[in-house]
Amino acid sequence: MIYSTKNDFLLYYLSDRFLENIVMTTLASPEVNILDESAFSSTDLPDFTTAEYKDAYSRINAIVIEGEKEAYDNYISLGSLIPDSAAELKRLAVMEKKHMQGFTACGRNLGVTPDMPFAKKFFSRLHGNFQEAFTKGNLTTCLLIQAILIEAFAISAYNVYIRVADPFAKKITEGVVKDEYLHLNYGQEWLKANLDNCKDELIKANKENLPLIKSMLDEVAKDAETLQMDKEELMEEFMIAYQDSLVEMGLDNRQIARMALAAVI
Ligand code: PL3
Ligand code: FE2
Ligand code: FE2
Repeated sequence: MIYSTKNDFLLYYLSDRFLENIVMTTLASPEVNILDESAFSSTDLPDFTTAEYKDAYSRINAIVIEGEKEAYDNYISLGSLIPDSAAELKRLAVMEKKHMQGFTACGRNLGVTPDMPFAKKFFSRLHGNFQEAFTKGNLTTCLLIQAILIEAFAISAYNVYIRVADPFAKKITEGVVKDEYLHLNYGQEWLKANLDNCKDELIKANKENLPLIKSMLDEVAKDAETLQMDKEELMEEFMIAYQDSLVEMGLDNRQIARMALAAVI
């Protein structure tokens, strides 16, 4: 098959698999009328009041609160590395603080106490790598970690969560995810403008940090499942946001494929 768009083969793979899934589901369920939209909309939300749901939520909610808090700190740090953008980065940081408050309210609304020590540990390796890069003034690495990898992770998680969230959290998350695209876009545009000078560092930083995102996803998968968030769906959403931003930066298909493969080898 000849592809004429600039999307790389991973996207074709994902799209084909997506279509294949729909076909398989339809074949396996002859009673499903494919013209009936309700067959595809998720009407079966989880029971948000069970002890099992709340237990999983105490870790997931903490991860999100901690992630937003660290994102605030990271954008403030980035402001000191890019003084010309300090005001804009401060604005992004302030959005992160609002996200943190929003997700804190989501936990409170369900009567859940977030397990913050768990979340701190969850982020510790990535946080350590960001801190080390910041201390050395490695701006490209800092941007890749926060504005590309963490934001793509957040975008994937929030897009999937919106489909299965309680009505209060759904509304909050819908507002948050719009901001996360702006954050990803900031990093993407800086890296695009400086690609000739930062490509080697970008590839190296990706090799060291993309595997961390993959193991974080593995670690959270079981709790996410309790919230009816599917791991494959999370991975697909992540790859779409991640590879789209690499395409926009101006990397070619081979470079993108090599970078994405750092997650599995
Ligand atoms: C940057 O703006 C925010 C960074 C947060 C990263 C969150 C990753 C969360 C993965 C866990 C699965 C998510 C469930 C979402 C529930 C709100
Ligand atoms: Fe955020
Ligand atoms: Fe963000």
